[in-house]
Amino acid sequence: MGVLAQYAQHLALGDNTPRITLGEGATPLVPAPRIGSPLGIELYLKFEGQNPTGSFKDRGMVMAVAKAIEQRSQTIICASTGNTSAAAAAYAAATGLRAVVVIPAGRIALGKLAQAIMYGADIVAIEGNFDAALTIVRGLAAGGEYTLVNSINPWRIEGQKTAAFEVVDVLGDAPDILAIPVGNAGNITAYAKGFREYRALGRSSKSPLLFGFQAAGSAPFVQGGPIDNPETVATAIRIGNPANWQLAHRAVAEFGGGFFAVPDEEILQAQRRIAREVGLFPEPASAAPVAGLVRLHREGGLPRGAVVVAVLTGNGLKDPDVASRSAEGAIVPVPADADAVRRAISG
Ligand code: AN7
Repeated sequence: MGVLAQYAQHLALGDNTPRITLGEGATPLVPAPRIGSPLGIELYLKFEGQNPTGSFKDRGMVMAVAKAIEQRSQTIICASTGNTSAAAAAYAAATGLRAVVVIPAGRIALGKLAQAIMYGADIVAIEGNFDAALTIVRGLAAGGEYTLVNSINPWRIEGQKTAAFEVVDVLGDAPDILAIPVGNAGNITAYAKGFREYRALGRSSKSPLLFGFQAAGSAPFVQGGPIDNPETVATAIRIGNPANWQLAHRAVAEFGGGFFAVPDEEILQAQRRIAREVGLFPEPASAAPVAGLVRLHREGGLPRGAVVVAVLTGNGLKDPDVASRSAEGAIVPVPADADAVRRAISG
C-alpha cells in the first residue's frame, strides 16, 4: 500500500499531496539468532533492501517527491553515493518529473548506476566525492529551479521515520537498541523522530539507545569533525561532511547511545555472515551495524539480553563487484557430466 497511505495520519499530507507509491515500506523484521545469540542479544534485522529500489531511501523519496509535486516543481536534484539517486530517479519516473543526479565518478556501485540509467535520470558524474557533489547541488537548488531531495529536505526525514513506526508495530514496543549505519545521518535522525512520535502517542513504552556505525576510513562523527578524503569499501557511506550533523548529535544526546567506527574488513565479514547465517544479502554499508555489534560485544559494550534492531539499509545485489571480489578463488568450469560435478563437490 505504500508508506503515505499506511501512515497518512502521522505525515503532513494535504488535499493536494498526491498519494503516490511504488509499494515502499512494510519491510520484514527478520530474527537473526545465529548472529544474536553468541552476542547475548535478541537481534532482529530490518531488511530495507526489500524496498522497490532496494534501499530505505524510497520511504523518504516518496514523501519528498509527493511534496515536490504539491509545490509544482518539475525537476528534482540530488547528490548521491548511489541509493538516493536510484530512488530519486524511480519516483521521478513514476510521476513524470525530471531527475538530475550528481554522483562521484567511478565511486558508486554498479547496480545503483544501472538503476539511475534505466529509470531515465539525467546523470552527471563529477571528478570529486559525494561531499563536493552535495555542495554543488545545494548551490544549484538555491536558485529555486530545482527541488533538492537530499536528506536536508525535511520531507525525506518525514517519510523515513515510518521505518521506526514499523519496528514498533511489529515488536509491540521500541527495541532497547537501534543499530544503524551513518553517512549523512538522515536516517538515524528519521528513526529518532519516528520513535519519539510513537512514544508520545503511547505506542511504545521506551526509547531505544541509538548506535550509529561508520566505516573507520569515513567516520567524521567518531572523529569529531568533517574529514576531507573519506575512504571505505562501503561506498554508500563514503561521506566526510555529513549534512545532518547537528540533528544526529541532538538525537543521540536525547536517546543515549553513540557513534562507532568499524574497519572495512569487519564490515565485509559481517556482510558474509548475514548472507550465510541469516539468508539476507545486504550491501556493505548495511552490514556496518552488525559488524559494530560484534565489535562492541568483544569490547564488553553490549548489554546482555538487549532487544536490538539492526537496519540493513540496502540490498547486496546493488554492489556485485564487492560480492564477487570476496569469492574464495575463481569458479573454474568442469565438463558437463555428473562425474565431473561429483568430483567438484566431493571434499
Ligand atoms: C545503503 O544514496 O547518502 O546516514 O546518496 O545508501 O541517512 O546518509 C546513502 C546513504 C546507509 C547512510 N546505508 O544513510 C546516498 C546516500 C545505505 C545508504 C546510508 C546510505 P544516511
